[in-house]
Amino acid sequence: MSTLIELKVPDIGDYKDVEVIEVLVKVGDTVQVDDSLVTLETDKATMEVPAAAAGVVKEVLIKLGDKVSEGSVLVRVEAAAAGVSAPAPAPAPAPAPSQSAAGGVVEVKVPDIGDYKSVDVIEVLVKVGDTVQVDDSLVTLETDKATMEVPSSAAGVVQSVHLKVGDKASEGSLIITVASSGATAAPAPAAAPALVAAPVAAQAAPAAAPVAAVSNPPVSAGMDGNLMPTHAAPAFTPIDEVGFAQAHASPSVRRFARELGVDLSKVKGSGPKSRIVQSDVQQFVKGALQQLTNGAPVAAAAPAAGGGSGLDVLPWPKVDFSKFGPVEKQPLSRIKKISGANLHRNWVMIPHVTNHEDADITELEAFRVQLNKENEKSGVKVTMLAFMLKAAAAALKKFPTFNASLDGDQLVLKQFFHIGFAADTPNGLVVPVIRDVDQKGVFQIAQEMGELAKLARDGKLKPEQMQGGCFSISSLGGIGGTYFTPIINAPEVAIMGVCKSSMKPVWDGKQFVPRLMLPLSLSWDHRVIDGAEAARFNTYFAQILADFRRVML
Ligand code: CAO
Repeated sequence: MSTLIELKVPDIGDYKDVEVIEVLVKVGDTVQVDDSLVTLETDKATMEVPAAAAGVVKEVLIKLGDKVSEGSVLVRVEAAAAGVSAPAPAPAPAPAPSQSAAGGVVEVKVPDIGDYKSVDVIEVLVKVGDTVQVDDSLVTLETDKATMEVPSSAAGVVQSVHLKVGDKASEGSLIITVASSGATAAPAPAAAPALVAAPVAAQAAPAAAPVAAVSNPPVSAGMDGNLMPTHAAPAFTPIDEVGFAQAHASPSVRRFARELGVDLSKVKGSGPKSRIVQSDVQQFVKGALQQLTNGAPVAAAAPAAGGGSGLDVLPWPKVDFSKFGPVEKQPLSRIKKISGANLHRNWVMIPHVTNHEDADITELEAFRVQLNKENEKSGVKVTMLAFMLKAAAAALKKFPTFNASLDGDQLVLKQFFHIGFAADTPNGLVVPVIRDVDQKGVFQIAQEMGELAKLARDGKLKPEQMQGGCFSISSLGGIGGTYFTPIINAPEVAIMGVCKSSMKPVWDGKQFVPRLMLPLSLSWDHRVIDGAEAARFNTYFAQILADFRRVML
């Protein structure tokens, strides 16, 4: 005897008429409890609705584009007599945040998040001293089904932060305490969404912007030597958006695939009902990288076979380091994870060459010191990097192929001069971009650099402040070292690495004289630029620094 069970949309908080963006089952499928049935999307969140009972799907009552609310029947399943669990409310993002007041200090806690417990905290978006408004995001939580931002239910100045990345949070976990700011400290209205899943842009974003699509706070830059693109090039072949939308994968796997620029429609799922899991995406990338050395387009999930058709690299060594001594495991930061994938792509796909040069900055440094003395009160300190940005704009004007990007068989030559600089922050490296450097004076550049570097350190850079760069400069000059090989910040075609200047004996034709020399390392894309042109660019760059009047020529 079999029973027909209706599987419905569970409690989804205040959401109503939510769009069905994926239907993950069809008539005849056998579903188990917790198998995903559909994906719903609001303007804030995507969520998968799992089956509350097992059985064979007899009817699918919704289709793509339908709008559903709590209680809408999604499918009818015929449950086998034995082993059927009764329908139970499925976990879902839930309503308003809880908070309790103690004097002028308000506690903001994790609100009702359905049946989820001990959910990973993957981002903490505030720190002590920050001013938060009602609805500002405080932390990001991640389950295997969804990524959710928890907004503040109170406004004011953050007094203490009680969660850190890696913690587990449940309903009621204390997130922050806030010194309430008078009228603005009112609790969040009940209508305010309590949980906001990670930007759905991650699902809908074009392949050309994977980084911006997944990041919040914005992470559109990473390291050169560790730089990461502020506007990313498509990885491998362009993503088939329709196929991507139809692929059977959870939101977190989709997000992961977007981060790596992987087209999920090409990935074979190894999970239940061919569901794509994270390791499938990782395998796909490994296979794709193997194919790249052969110049073959990456169109299939299968890794290239050996025998010279791919990189033929050995598998990554698996070593139990604890056999050799005590160890501690630390998860990679989010920026490192994202930038690592971009760096890997840039390093593998771009034929890099690096030229080194020494610029004589004896006079320029004396001028810089004098300028700073004269303008001590202005609060703006001019560093060598500000001069280098200006020099870069002049060099890009003289050598237009350096101010270009590859677009298939075409070179896109840019007629604007936006230049990025790598900034070290506690969360990793980011690359803020100063726009129209050619039209700005060194003071203005120095001032903007200071402001952007502060925003970067505070994790408050906006995506648009890291986009549109034509060329990047990575300066380790304040730290030390002589030369390095910066990795190009694709789709840019060159990057300047700068190390610490030092006094060196330089032959002036008659004698050795002490000169302040600045080591420059220019990496360039050999598909776009030839060696002679790169040497000319580097020489010209050094000449400008040696005699800054050349900037005006
Ligand atoms: N040679 C010698 N000294 C230098 C120098 C150089 N090339 N560049 C900077 N300095 C000096 C500065 O004059 C300053 O000295 P004082 O404190 O005596 O005035 C000191 O080093 C620190 O400079 P700074 O780092 O504050 O300023 P900056 O303009 O050079 O750099 C910023 C600003 C944001 C780029 C920097 O703070 C930073 O984050 N640098 C690291 C970037 C990085 O990690 N790049 C590598 C990426 S590869 O993975």
